[in-house]
Amino acid sequence: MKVWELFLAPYKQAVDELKVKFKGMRAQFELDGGHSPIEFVTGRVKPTASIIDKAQRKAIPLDKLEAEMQDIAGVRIMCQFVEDIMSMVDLIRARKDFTIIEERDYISSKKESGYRSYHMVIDYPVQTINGEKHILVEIQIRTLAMNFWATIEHSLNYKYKGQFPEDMRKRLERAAEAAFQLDEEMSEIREEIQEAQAIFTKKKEE
Ligand code: 0O2
Repeated sequence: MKVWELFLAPYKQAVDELKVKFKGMRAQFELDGGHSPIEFVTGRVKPTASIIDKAQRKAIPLDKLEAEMQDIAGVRIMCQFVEDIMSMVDLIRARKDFTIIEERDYISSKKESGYRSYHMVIDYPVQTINGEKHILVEIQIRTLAMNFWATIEHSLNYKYKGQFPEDMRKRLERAAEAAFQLDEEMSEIREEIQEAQAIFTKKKEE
């Protein structure tokens, strides 16, 4: 539908621009020869059906979407180590090309589901043919292990519509704990992994 396409166009532009910017950051770290806190970046504009669904669930009138739905535009930054997440948060806080509106730390206090991630909602200015437009974008920062768990849980949630059978709920709880342990283990050997990665990168360049 043309109306939705028009409404979502600046959101798409914001996602595309931010992906380029964060990928650029990663490239800069690589050029510098240092460890990049960014492993990879993804982004999406929420599909129209999901926007309508969430608006109904949260009683957001459709003419208030711009101000009240914070994750129509979403960018996800995946990190190798938990420590990289706070480095990323600091890098984002230092930027001058957008304003931070809100931060939600689901790492210090995970969600009841077991979900862990750091969320930042930003006000991102997009230049359009009709002037500047301010778009809310939700940036989710998480480790590879957190992302693995969240992706699986999200798919299952879709299947069970949030009503997990007891055995599945327990499995997801155990899987969340395993993902947490994996992050802990990787943090313990972080320095050695980073040394090995630096040697490997140097060898590739020779
Ligand atoms: P999508 O686009 O399918 O990922 P709410 O949506 O009510 O949970 P709120 O206040 O809108 O929460 O914002 P919040 O807490 O920042 O969460 C929004 C997004 O975070 C979700 O988007 C998910 O991407 C992710 N998320 C939050 N909780 C969970 C969870 O328990 N499991 C998983 N897998 N992801 C979660 P949407 O709306 O689900 O849409």
